[in-house]
Amino acid sequence: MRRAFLSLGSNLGDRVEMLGAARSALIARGGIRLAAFSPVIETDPVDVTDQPQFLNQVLSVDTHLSPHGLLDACLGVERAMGRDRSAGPRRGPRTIDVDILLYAGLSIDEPGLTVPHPRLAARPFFVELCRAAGAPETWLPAPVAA
Ligand code: PH2
Ligand code: MG
Ligand code: MG
Repeated sequence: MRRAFLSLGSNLGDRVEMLGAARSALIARGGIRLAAFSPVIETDPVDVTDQPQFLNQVLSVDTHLSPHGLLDACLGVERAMGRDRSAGPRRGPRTIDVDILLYAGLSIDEPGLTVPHPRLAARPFFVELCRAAGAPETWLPAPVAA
């Protein structure tokens, strides 16, 4: 079993419902056990700032899945919930976003998968949510200037 930290984000539709449905769908996939979770917080949009406020949460999961297997599970949950990745601008509004932030303290740089999440260090609220979900301090990226 490996410990990983996943982010959930939603800024379209019933955001509370979206986060709850994503949590349930992840656990229902098998090979993923929920170990802990952060509070759900409302955050100002970053990168593309002209979009609605997000609800964000971080889940701590224990998994038998490889990093790419876990990524497939995250993308599968997004698809099952009806997210159309071809619709709308990059980093724009979305019903549900499920990202791998941290995986077993590893650094991974492969096509389609970078861990720790490449924008984690620039999003202090996600670092705080990782801490709230019990992420080891040594797994967290050093903060960057905004
Ligand atoms: N996700 C983005 C772009 N901007 N801003 C906030 N506050 N929270 C997010 O999850 C988020 C974002 C693209 O993944
Ligand atoms: Mg994202
Ligand atoms: Mg994503």
